[in-house]
Amino acid sequence: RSIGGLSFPTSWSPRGRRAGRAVLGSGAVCVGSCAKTVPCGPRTKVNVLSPGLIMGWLLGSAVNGKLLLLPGKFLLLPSKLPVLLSTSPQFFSLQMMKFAWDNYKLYALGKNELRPLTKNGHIGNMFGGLRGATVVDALDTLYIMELEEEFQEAKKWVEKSFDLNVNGEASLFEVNIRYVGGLLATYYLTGEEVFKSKALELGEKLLPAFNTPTGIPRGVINLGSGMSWSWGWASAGSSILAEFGTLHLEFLHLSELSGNPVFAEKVMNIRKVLNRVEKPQGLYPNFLSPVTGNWVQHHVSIGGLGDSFYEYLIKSWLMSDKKDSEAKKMYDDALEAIEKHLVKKSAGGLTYIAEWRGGVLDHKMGHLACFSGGMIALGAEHAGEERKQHYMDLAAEITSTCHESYAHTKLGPEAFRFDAGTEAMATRLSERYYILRPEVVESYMYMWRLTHDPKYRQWGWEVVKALEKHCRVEAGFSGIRDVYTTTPTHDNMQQSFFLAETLKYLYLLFCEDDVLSLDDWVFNTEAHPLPPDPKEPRAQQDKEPDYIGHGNC
Ligand code: DMJ
Repeated sequence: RSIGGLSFPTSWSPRGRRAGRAVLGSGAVCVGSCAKTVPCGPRTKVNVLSPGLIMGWLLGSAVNGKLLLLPGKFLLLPSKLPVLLSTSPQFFSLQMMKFAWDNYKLYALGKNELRPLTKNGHIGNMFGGLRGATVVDALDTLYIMELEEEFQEAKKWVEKSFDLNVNGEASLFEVNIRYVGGLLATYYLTGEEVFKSKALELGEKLLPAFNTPTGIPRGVINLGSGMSWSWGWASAGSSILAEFGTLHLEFLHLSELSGNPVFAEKVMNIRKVLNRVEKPQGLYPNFLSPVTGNWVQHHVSIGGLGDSFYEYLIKSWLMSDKKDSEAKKMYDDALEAIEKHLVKKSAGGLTYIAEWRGGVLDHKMGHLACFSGGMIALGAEHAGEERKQHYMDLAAEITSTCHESYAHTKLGPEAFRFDAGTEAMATRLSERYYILRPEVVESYMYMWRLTHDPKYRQWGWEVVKALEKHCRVEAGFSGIRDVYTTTPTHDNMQQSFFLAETLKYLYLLFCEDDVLSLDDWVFNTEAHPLPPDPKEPRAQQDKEPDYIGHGNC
């Protein structure tokens, strides 16, 4: 197996560290991290990686020649880097992160995304004048990967340049999951006040969106004036299930940290409205009127428009230390209805989740829906004994179907279908693109952590190689327009969720289970880790620091 000329084994042992020990002579120099070299004193103990020697040298050039080969043909490295080298896939996701960040910093720092072909920044109109979406989305990934210098660069930008006094149309949902989620997670990881105060300040600015007759927020808000309205494309002025249903985790933390119950009240009211309204066949349609509190259209989907609403039900329960039984019941009931009405098997035996339009099935799955393998596996852990295996099997089947959609170039299309003899393939040209989305590797990460079946690591490694081959361009990573060609054209966009989610999940897939353990952290829908018991940041708790790298990754 090779990538960029580097060879790797077809499988790894997560615990198989083959590093030996050696003692350095006086005056030798060893390498402190990917980013800097540090002098080693006499008799400094370092790891010697004989099997990793050649690989390490080649990888060294991949990170700008910062690794060192000393005479005597030993690769001498202290602490964490040998571990990264001996379990190479994490190192790859780490150096991909460094490459993505370095190019963003060089060409687009302060803009929302990097345009890696034209080497400039993109601002867009999703964040209402807020800037630096990639900085805030990347913060916790940089921290977790121990890319210290890069983390400090990002932190400095937040301290000095992140301006919240802006005017413009923002997506309540996107600002919440990327900015509020990213800031909260980084605060909990580091304990640094700047992240907390920015999260709270921004949270306050989102509150006017809830000023509607039902308290169901509208999708768009002007962060300056507080005016809010519904998306022009949303039928009859409706609000979107996945948008107003994906605020709960962050808003509970905002209340916890500020001591102000208003945030929690807003999301508990959403829960109340949803419990009151009748659900067709137990299903939750995607469009709800913020004025009447009734459904506007009967389109149900576990992909776009619906997806993270279901995710936040099970995660709200987990985040409450399993006390929020209302959320758990809503999740269990919703999943039962989804299984009864939407889960299907294709002629070729692939399990998929169809979409539902007023009772008629559309036999298609979006890439976005592929997060559901991980979600169902996470929920299965906490289902009764008799349901547990059933849901684990369902999760594995859906994840396998999503893997199938990646069959051609090892990257998958935006949507794939199961009709007229089609098996997990896009049938329309307009659905063949891949924009660096995380959902498939997200499910691999959960499935790996919950089953330890090595195939999930193997599948993740396929994605790493495919990203390198098809999406890496001179100045960053770009989405591609057609996943069925080996010479794709690029869309010139490095999405911020690539740094927040895709690379983080790939990294975690190859770490040991105690690195951001699923017992200690709940990931928001943008992969920003939040603690279940948010009394104080982890960094200030008297706790073994086993929740980030520290040799386990
Ligand atoms: C991310 O912003 C989040 O995962 C969201 O829930 C869905 N879409 C993107 C990534 O595809």
